[in-house]
Amino acid sequence: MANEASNADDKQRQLDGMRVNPAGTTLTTQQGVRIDHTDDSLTVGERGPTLLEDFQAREKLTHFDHERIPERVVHARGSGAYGTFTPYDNWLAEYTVAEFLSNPALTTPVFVRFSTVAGSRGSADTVRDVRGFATKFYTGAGNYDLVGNNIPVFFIHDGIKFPDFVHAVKPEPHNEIPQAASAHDTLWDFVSLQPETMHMMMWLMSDRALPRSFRMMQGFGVHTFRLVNAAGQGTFVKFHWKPVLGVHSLEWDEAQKIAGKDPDFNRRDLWEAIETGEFPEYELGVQLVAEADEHGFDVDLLDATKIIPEEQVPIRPVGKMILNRNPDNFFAETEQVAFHTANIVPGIDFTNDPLLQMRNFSYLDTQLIRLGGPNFAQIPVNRPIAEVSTNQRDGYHQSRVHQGRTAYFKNSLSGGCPAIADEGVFRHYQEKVEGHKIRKRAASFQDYYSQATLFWNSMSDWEREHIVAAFRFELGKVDHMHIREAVVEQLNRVDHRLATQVAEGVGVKPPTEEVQPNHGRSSPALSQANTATDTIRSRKVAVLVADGVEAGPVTALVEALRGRGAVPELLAPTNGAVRTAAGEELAVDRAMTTMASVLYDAVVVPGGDAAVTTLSADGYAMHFIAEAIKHAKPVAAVGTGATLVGRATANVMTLAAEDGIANEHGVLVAPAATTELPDGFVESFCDLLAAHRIWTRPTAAIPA
Ligand code: HDE
Repeated sequence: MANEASNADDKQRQLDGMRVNPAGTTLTTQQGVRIDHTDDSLTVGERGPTLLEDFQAREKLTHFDHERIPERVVHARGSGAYGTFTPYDNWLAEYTVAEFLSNPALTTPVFVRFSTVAGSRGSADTVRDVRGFATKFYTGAGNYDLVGNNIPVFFIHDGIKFPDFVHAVKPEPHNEIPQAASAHDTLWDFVSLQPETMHMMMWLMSDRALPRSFRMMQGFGVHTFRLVNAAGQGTFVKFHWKPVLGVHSLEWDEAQKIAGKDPDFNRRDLWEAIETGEFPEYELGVQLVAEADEHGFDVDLLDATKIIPEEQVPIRPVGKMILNRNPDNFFAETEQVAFHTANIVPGIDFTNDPLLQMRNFSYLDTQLIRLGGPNFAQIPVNRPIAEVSTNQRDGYHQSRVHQGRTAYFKNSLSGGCPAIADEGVFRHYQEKVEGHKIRKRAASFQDYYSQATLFWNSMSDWEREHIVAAFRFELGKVDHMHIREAVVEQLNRVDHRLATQVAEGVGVKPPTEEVQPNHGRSSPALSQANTATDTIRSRKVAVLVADGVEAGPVTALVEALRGRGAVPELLAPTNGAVRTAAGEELAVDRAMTTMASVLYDAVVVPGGDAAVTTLSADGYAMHFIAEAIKHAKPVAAVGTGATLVGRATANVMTLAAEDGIANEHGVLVAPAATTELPDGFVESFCDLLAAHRIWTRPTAAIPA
């Protein structure tokens, strides 16, 4: 326990020491000279020329001119948070000497950065993309970075192809279009010619690429790594993060609209959740494979385009991460954090995965240009809590003041210090390797389709519909017909039905033959439908009100939802308050026009004749309801509120509940004459909200 407190406290103290709070201070220059005037530059007379000796203005502008640093070449758009990681028990000690994974008395501080990949730093959060999920563990034995994604596989086998892939997915070079989108010719050209991408493309076209929240997505280490125990024995390991809130996604149309309504949607969600004490939680789990079993799989463990199905090797829980503090300053912390796959600690080691090997070169290299020199580990967010003592000296932004006259080993002048450590050291795993130097892809990496098919087979009906729609959207934006055709050809090797459905949507002649019969295997764990749907914590619910609203049910529902951890908000045509049917004042949280249904998980439409009349005549309100229904969200209507819902859907949904509660595809309606919430209404609504979406709702005919 002593360790637990001291690690977390050390990191905290370290950061505290660097924190600058302007409260109570006076303005100075960088040199500490006090300033009493910073709004006008030094000029000759009131309207004369500005003087070069205005050192205050020059310092201020020079600093400003240099405020930007190069954004990350990928994963430029990100959001970060601090937290802790604590193992559940010590079972992993048999496999690794990394104590932070196996000592339940040890709580390790962490910093996590979530990101999109393709967009630039100012791009929208809700684009179709992979999400980065990078965790820095400040362990007592040094920093360990698990730099993963929310998808368990990658586009390519070998890091040497990464620049090609990134050039293909980024905006096209001649016109820098499109921003943060994969729906364009160069990406699909690359995909059609590089079939190893097919498995990843299936994930990218699935709802995994549209997370509802960073708090509701899985994380994966992607590569096979190695754990090393005290006897020096290695065990292959794959790392998994599972969100306690389950895995939930946005609808594609909704995601696109949010990109305009609130481009910071995921960032805001993470920030607000932490500010309100709704701390994101993830369970770390591992899949372990004994070295003797390395070749017992139908895929190569060194191939990052493949998974090991959970049904084959179960995920064993290791511990929990809780994110409980927002950074104080975005630039200092989230922008300057420097992850590196080669930041490892004793007990963890690499494998020969060629993608991982290349990453081990690339991350150090990128930090040198991005953070301007070799001393980036001294930036507070990157600083280990473990003691640092090297003979490395000088360089840009050196902030340590090294004392003494020696900076070499061995030395006699400083008593031989820093001395070589003899315990707790990192010793490379001694893998025996033999072979010729060759440039050749392993035969065991050349199965490009079987796991793409496995993924497709494992999806629920609605997930498949979304995947087909996504392929149609993306290929529909591709101008070159031969690229569309080539992708359909590739898809025909994944599944004939999938290829046919996509072809029909994009004007390509459907393939006539099934070139590769579907193997029929599936892995139920891959479906989002099979993750947690038992909580409504932090789900946002819009309650639409206007003057004349029947307040009883609104208040009861709002209280019940709040009591269960959801976040209901009252929205009216204008800010301020509305008058209830009983003539009382009811405070409003937001004006409807500042929000949109896409920013909520569910909508409640209360009754009250005057309110219903007002909202019926308000196009914004009607659109709000119709859109929520279109996006498969739970909607609750109380009393005459049902009329409003009926009108919003142009009466495609005929909503009536004479006696008892009606539930038409997740539109919950209380009996017509109700002025109070009927028994069981809250529970039924919460069940719908916990399930998140009613993906089976037929929405094609509903206008929005
Ligand atoms: Fe990265 N990647 N990557 N990557 N990556 C970067 O590092 C790179 C890969 C991932 O929040 C860069 O500091 C190469 C796989 C995340 O700061 C850069 C290859 C996976 C982040 C880089 C890969 C990732 C990065 C850009 C192929 C999932 C964001 C700025 C060999 C397991 C970390 C930076 C953060 C960032 C290179 C492949 C995940 C350029 C060369 C596979 C989450 O170094």
